[in-house]
Amino acid sequence: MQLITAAASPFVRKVRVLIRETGQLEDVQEVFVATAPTAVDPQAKAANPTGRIPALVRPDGPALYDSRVITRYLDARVGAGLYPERDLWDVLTLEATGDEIMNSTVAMSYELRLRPQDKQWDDWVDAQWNKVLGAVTALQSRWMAHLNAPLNMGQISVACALAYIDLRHDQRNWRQGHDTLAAWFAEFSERPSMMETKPE
Ligand SMILES: N[C@@H](CCC(=O)N[C@@H](CS)C(=O)NCC(=O)O)C(=O)O
Repeated sequence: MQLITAAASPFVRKVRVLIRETGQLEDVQEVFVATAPTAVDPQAKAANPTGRIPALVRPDGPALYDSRVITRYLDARVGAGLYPERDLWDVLTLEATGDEIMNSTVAMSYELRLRPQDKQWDDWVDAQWNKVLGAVTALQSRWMAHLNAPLNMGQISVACALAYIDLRHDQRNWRQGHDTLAAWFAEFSERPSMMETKPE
C-alpha cells in the first residue's frame, strides 16, 4: 500500500503515528508529495478526487481517503484496538476534537501563507483561533482521563493537532492556562512514533 504523505500535515501524521504504533511500517510505503489547495499534487489528485491528503492507495480496492477512514481501516486490519469498543464514542469524539483543531489551524495556515497579504482577513483568523482555544480548554477540563488511558486514536489525533500548533502557530502560546494538557503532550511527544514523524 502507498500512503500519500506530506511531513507537515497533521492529518497525515495521525496515520503515520498509527502505522508505527501498530507495526505496519513494512506494509505501507510513504510517498511524500508537496500539495496545496492552489497547487494540487497529481498523485494526491489521482488517489482522492479532492486532492486532499492523506490518501491510502491499496492494491486490492479503491484508494481510501480522509484520515479517520484510513485510521479505522488500518486499526481494523491488524486488530490493534485503538478504537476500543467499550469507549468507542468517546474515543471518536476525542479524535474529532483533535481533527477540529487541525481544521482550524490548517485553515489559518492557508490564509496566512497562501493568501496575498492584502486579502487576508484578521477577524476570520482570530475566529478560527477561538475555536482552537475552545477545544484546547475542553481537552484539559473534560478529557484528561481519556488522554491518560491506554493508547487510543483520540490521543494520537490530539497530540498531532497540538504539535501542528507548535509548528505553525507557536507564537499564540496555547500552553498558557493549559499546564496539565501541556504536561501530557510533552510526555506523549516522547513516544518513538511521534519522534520519528516530527516535521523538520
Ligand atoms: N478531513 C481530511 C482533511 C485533510 C486535509 O485537509 N489535508 C490537507 C493537508 S493538512 C490537504 O490535503 N490540503 C491540500 C488541499 O486542500 O488541496 C482528513 O482528515 O484527511
